[in-house]
Amino acid sequence: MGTTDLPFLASRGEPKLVALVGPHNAGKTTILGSWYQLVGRSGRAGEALFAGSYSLEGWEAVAHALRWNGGAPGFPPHTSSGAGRRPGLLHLAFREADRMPVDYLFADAPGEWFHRWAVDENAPDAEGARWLADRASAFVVVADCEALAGRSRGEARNDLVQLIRRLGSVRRGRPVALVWAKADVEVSAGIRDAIWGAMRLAAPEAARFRTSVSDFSIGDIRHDAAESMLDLLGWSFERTARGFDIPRSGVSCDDPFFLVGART
Ligand SMILES: Nc1nc2c(ncn2[C@@H]2O[C@H](COP(=O)(O)OP(=O)(O)OP(=O)(O)O)[C@@H](O)[C@H]2O)c(=O)[nH]1
Ligand SMILES: [Mg+2]
Repeated sequence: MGTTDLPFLASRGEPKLVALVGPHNAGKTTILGSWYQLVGRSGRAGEALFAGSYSLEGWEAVAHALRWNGGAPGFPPHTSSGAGRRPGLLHLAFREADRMPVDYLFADAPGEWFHRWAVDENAPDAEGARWLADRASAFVVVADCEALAGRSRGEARNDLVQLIRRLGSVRRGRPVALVWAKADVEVSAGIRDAIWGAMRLAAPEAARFRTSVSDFSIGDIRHDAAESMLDLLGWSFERTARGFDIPRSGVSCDDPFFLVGART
């Protein structure tokens, strides 16, 4: 689904755009693919029931590699920055009880965009990141535990802190979550504190999550991979929920014109 399809979707309501923001290889597309698989399996995410998608092909493309096909499960291909200047958008509609469905768009953008944008907000090749930063309803900052524990961890930490500061300067009060992706890899307390400290300055109310494609342990506590992914998805629904309720019926006179459609 591309941005040219947006007017169609916007015509039936107010779609919520959730931006996954993070460096190259951080695990952004993998999180999206896992969400699709988990929702596909149960038909729901928490209380919300799956109510359709206009981008099933796109979802299949990101989730395909994660499926177990007899060997070890793979990972989605690197999201290409190519010549694109707008992110790929993946659509899901959810409905709670008897309410109208709410449309969500998840942006799958290549990490390169954010790297350029963190260094220079006005970089010509960061147009896609600016597009997202202007329009997102909520941001999920994806921290790559593997990179933050690896040989270039100092560089990975500095890059992420720079990205978080950039986001802080443009977010205009919109909700932000920090997710420690690939949480099966342990990151030192010093690096975690530096990143969380930057996040608290950029977004004092930021939420924190851990996700992984495999079950993982933090200390003595065992975490379930699927639950870790669904917790984060639940946050993106909650934090981008419609800010108002459509009144069901407010008719208090007996003029037949106003009574059409009113409940008796
Ligand atoms: N150990 C571990 N590795 C993971 C996990 N999720 C993803 N990876 C690894 O990280 C790589 C990159 O994941 P992607 O989801 O493609 O990362 P991305 O952020 O979309 O990257 P770009 O599209 O290049 O910006 C994968 O190919 C896997 O090798 C995880 O939960 N645990
Ligand atoms: Mg990707």
